[in-house]
Amino acid sequence: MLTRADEFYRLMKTRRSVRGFSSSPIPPQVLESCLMTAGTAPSGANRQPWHFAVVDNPAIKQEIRLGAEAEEREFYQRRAPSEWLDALAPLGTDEHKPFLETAACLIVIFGQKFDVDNRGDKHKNYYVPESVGIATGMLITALHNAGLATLTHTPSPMKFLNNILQRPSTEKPAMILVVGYPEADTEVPDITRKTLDQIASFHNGA
Ligand code: IYR
Repeated sequence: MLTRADEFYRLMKTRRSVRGFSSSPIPPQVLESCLMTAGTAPSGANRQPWHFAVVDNPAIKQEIRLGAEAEEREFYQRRAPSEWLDALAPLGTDEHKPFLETAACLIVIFGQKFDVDNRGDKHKNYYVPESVGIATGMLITALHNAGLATLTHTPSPMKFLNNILQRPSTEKPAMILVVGYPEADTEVPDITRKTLDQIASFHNGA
């Protein structure tokens, strides 16, 4: 058990969010397998309230880039309070999102507030953001395990994604997961992770 747990940690601690992607294509079956892993996530009342829109079409990726950059321009130039901009400064992000076009694949993840049955009746889903968040984490983990890099990207607001991808209004975009291979010379910010003591407390018996 300990060997498996430690080996998995050693694998997962090499994961980094990447912002420079090469355009090398991803084997479709690898992607499908990782999506199946995401679909094993626990969810409120087992409603599995998620949809993954997988985009590799260059014209659609371009549309998503244009939509995202329009929102990001507003964010960086007007909407973001200075405290937020200060927090982002070490990451070196700005409103330019070329990776939305260069990366092999974008997975746009939607949460389904309702299930719609074949009579058109709506049934409320439960704990949708939590369920979708867990499934997204499992997807990122599966993709990393398969040797693929990811970036969680959240232009805000994201309603434009429903229009581009023709998803119903009962679905709310949760994030864009950019997926592919890192660009050869890409750099990542010099970050550290909190220690076990900082993230956990142990409430032992006896
Ligand atoms: N959505 C913006 C801003 C941004 C916000 C957070 I919180 C980040 O961790 C990173 C970026 C962008 O993608 O640039």
